[in-house]
Amino acid sequence: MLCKNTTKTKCSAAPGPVPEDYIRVYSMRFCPFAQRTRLVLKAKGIKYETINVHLKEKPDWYLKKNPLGLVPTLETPAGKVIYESPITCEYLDEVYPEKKLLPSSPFAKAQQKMMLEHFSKVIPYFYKIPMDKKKGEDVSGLEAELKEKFAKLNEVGHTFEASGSFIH
Ligand SMILES: N[C@@H](CCC(=O)N[C@@H](CS)C(=O)NCC(=O)O)C(=O)O
Repeated sequence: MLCKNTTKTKCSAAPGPVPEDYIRVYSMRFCPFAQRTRLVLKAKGIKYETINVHLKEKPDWYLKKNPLGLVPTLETPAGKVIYESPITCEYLDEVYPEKKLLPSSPFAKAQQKMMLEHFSKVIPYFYKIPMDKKKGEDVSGLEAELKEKFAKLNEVGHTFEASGSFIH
């Protein structure tokens, strides 16, 4: 982590440039959005380094790189900065084309992005259910909602699959 202190003055200094032939991902270990980017990096065998950012006390230099203050963010040796998980994944897929993950057909690509939007509706429950459970609250309503969202995701997946273009 780059900043563990309550006063930003004691935060770690900004990291130096990204080594040649590497790409850097600013991440947080348990972030499901950053996990998307890390999965793409791994799946494509890209050489990368990870810097975990303390999200409760973000260093000022990080906010300069990504004014939204969120992870993941990518940085290249040339100092190019890319953020928002779907954008980072698409960027990686285009810049490292050896093992393509996204389909080439515009319609199939659009369908994958639509699926991602559906999946994004599920993610908040991954936090909310365990946190409410920890507080001793009744989470049966949330669990039912989550089940409904998964069912919808499944249904959409089947519809897309039936259209015949989803995985091409
Ligand atoms: N839309 C963003 C969401 C990323 C996101 O919410 N990341 C969380 C960690 S899982 C974050 O950086 N939170 C810090 C904050 O909200 O200040 C993406 O897809 O990259």
